[in-house]
Amino acid sequence: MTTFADIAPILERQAIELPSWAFGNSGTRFKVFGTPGTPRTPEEKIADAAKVNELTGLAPAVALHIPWDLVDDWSALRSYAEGLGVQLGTVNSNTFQEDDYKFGSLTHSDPAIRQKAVDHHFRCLDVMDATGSRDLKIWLADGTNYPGQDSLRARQDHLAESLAKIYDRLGDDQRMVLEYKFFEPAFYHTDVPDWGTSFAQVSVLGDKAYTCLDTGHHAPGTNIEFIVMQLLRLGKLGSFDFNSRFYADDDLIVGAADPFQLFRILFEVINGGGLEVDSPVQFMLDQCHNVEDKIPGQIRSVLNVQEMTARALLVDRPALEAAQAAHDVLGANGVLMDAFYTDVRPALAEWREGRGLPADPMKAYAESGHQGKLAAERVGGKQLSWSA
Ligand code: AOS
Ligand code: ZN
Ligand code: ZN
Repeated sequence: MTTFADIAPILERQAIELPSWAFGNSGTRFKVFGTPGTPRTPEEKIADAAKVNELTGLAPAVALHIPWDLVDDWSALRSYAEGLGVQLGTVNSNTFQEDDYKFGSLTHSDPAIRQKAVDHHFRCLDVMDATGSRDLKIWLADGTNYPGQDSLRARQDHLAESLAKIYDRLGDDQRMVLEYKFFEPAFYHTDVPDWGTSFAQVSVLGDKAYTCLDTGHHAPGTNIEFIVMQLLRLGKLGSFDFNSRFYADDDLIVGAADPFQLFRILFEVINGGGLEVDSPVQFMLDQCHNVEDKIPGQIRSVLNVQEMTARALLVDRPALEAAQAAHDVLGANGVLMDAFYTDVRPALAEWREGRGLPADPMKAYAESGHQGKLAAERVGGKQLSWSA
């Protein structure tokens, strides 16, 4: 039997990067609602992320999005973040909001547009040099809406050529992660639609290129934990964008729509060594809080990941292996389900208190009055939106 004491050292080192954009206002194409206290500057977004870390001990880094988080002085931003106890993390590039990219960015048929997109990534690498960030995350909106609109093959070749230019500029300690998504904003084809395409592109680049798996970027019914297993097996799972979805790329709170799926994913992460000290896997959230308050939304998210990690770590592995070896189908399934149904919340609460953290970070935040304080303080200026 695995006990909570056995798994505590692993939970101790769990770290989940928060996306800066989760603290801005967000919505759908129908409406973006404003929330009192929403950040007006990159510094205020970082302060909100630091609050999540202060109450949970789970979120020591903030991912940036360029140009949404552009500042004049990166060293000053880095010192500001470090002063609040967090690091500046993954830098996300953005080649999807300029008219030039209407028909593609790194895949565009025009070499001048491709070079412009490559140059944007060089700029992101300059930012990373100043912030000390390790990872450059590339998600492309590139694709087409109609069969015949463009050459699928030529675009894939352009992508390979563009990525190679960016890869060549990575520093010794820097990495590139290529995110895939099966649709949206393009609806007929996407240039990096699946893990196989991302894997094929990053594999030829070298050891510093990995795949990023966003849990909301698959067709309904996809067995995501199988992909997790395969990428770990191939040594190419570089990072996760965690979120949950009911229908499309909903970017809802991770573990909210399907906690069992999150458990199964984390079980495969553990099996593949993804929680080991030297693991290449970076855990990150990619979420938007359209109607709920953002700081508690992020607190809930990291706690959901922690709770499902604890449950996945509690799987009685010797019993599982014995049942599998005996082809005891229901026995093996039962071992897994026993762990999934274990309520780890009381043990986690006690453990948090022992580390000087609030037993219930959600309650601590609600009772702190912090949300009201932010609303009172952050008046004037322009609230940032997710895609500011
Ligand atoms: C887009 O669907 C992706 O999930 C990206 O990770 C994107 O960069 C992020 O959502 C912020 O726009
Ligand atoms: Zn994502
Ligand atoms: Zn997404």
